[in-house]
Formats: sequence, C-alpha cells, structure tokens
Amino acid sequence: MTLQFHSSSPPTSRPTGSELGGALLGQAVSAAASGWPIQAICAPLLGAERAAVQETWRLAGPCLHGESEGIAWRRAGDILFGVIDLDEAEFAALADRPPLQAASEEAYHRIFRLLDAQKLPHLWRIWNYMADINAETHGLERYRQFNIGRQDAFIAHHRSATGNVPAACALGLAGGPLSIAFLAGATPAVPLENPRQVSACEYPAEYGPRTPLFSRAALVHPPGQEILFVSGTASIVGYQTVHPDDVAGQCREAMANIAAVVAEANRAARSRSFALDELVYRVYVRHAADFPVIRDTLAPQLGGADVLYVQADICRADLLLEIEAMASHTLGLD
Ligand code: 3EB
Repeated sequence: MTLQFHSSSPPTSRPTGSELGGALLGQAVSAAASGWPIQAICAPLLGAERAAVQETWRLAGPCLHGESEGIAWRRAGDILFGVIDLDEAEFAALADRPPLQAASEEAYHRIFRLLDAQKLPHLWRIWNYMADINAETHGLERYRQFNIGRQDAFIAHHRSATGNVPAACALGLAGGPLSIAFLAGATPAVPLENPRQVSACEYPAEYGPRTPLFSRAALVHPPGQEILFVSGTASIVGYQTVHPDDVAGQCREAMANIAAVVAEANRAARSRSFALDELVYRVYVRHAADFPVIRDTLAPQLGGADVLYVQADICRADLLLEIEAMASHTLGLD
C-alpha cells in the first residue's frame, strides 16, 4: 500500500486505476489523458535515450477523482495528487495586477479550497512551472510576480507561517500555461531547512518584494512509509548566488547544499538514514550547451543514482542549474 514513484520511457498510453497521476516530460508533450492529473513539462530532455518520460505516482486501492475549479485530481486513501494549468491571458483584464501574479494567486486559492473540501490540509510537495520566468514585465521579473501571487494566497488561507510550507520547485519553460502540480495528505509534512542557506521565506528584499514560500526539503509519511522530498536546490550560500559564471562550481555548491539538507533530514528521519546515491534526481540545466560539463561534474557525486536532465530556466538569472531529489523508505521494516 505504499506510494510508489515510477518512471517509464516511452510514456505509457493512459494511466490505469491505481495511478494517482504524475508528469510527462519532453520537448513536445501534451497532457495526453485530459482529466487526469498529469503535468505536461514541455522541455527538452538532455542526454536521454527517449524524447519523453512519464513519471507516475501509484497507490494501491480505490481512487476517487474529480475536477474542481480547473484542478484535475485523484485521491487514494488520504493522499491526493492534483494539477492545475492556468492560461495567463485569462487574467489580462485585471488592470491592477500583472496577469502571472493574478493567475498564481488564483491557482493557489483553488488548491487551498480543494484541500479544505477534501479535508487533506497538508501540502507535501509542489511543482511550479511558468513561461519566461526571468522576463521582466510590469516593472518586475516574472518569478517575483509569481512570488507575490503565491504569498497573497498563502496569507489569505493562513498558511504563510514559516515551518508550514512545503517542499517545492519553480522553473521556467519556453512557453505554455502556469502549471502547478501538488501532492497533499492528512498528516503534516516535516519541513527541513539548510544550515548553509537562509530560509527562502527570509530572503532580503533585493530578491523581490515578497519572498518565496517553500522549505528546503520535507519528510512526509504515507502509512508505513517515509518519503524525503528535496526542493529545487541551487548554488546559493546564505541568500546569495555563488559561482555566477562557473557551471562546475555551481554543480559542486548545489551538491554541497543537497548533502547538507539530507544530513538535516537524517536528524529528523523516522526510518534509516537517507544516502545521496539512493536519491532519484532531476537536474534542470539552463543552457543545453552546459550539459556535458554538468553531467561530468555531477557523475562522481551522484554515484549510480537515477538522474534525469531537463533543459529549463532557473528562477534567478545567474543560476545555471538547479537540482531536486527524492527517496522513499518503508517504515518499521528496515
Ligand atoms: C532558491 O533556492 C532557488 O520558488 O518555489 C528553489 C525551490 C527555488 C523552490 C520556489 C525556488 C523555489 O531560491 C529557487
């Protein structure tokens, strides 16, 4: 009855009963099975054997499913996975706010209303994607517009308290809607911070009028299980980008941050220790031309771990890569 993560390439045609949903990654994917919570991440895969990969969350047992205010969701037991895609153009008429800010706020309002209705209040992990993340419009970088909308929704739902925010990532794609996928449950996530980094919720104002809201990692507990989600992790020490023009340096710093976060996780873990080479990694690469250097620099650090490289924009213009990861342990048995 554990929550399982599966990766398949080429993608399987249509999800089956015990699948909660997941992501479809590749250059020209579309969420093939509409109505299912499948996040289409339209981005080139680097160094992959196939042009597309499907990642799926499975949980044995009957699934409830629905569509709530544009959120496709499926729920098994007390675990819910959902995806919402919003077209910014539909928010263009709101003269008081940039469309991306309005769309972000609205998406999170809808997610929180669904979780309230389902009585599954605890967000475990969020995946955020948007077009042109570093472009400036309305006098503000679009990632910062997103941060305003996200924070306004968290505040409106009394969810902005530090220590109560999920693991997350936020990436830029070449185009497409604002797309947010989320995993939520009945039990609180155990949020983790990184002693090498200032909490993102406390970034100074030079990084935008409102801070991002995410924890550096989270431990979550489906029945009999402990899952570690490491948020998007970059070459940031304190609150500053380090090695701005040195892609190998950014690789090593991001891995040092992941090692620090995993060490924190191991202090809080209820299961055995998490090891760096058992994690499943997704590495976002800003410039495809940097991929060989990134792969070769990370190889000795990742051991034989599973890793998928995806070309995407990182939320600070000086960041050349971002790494996220996860792992699962059975509780009580090992
Ligand atoms: C950073 O550490 C890099 O806005 O949800 C990483 C993970 C980053 C999540 C988010 C942003 C987010 O600030 C960027």
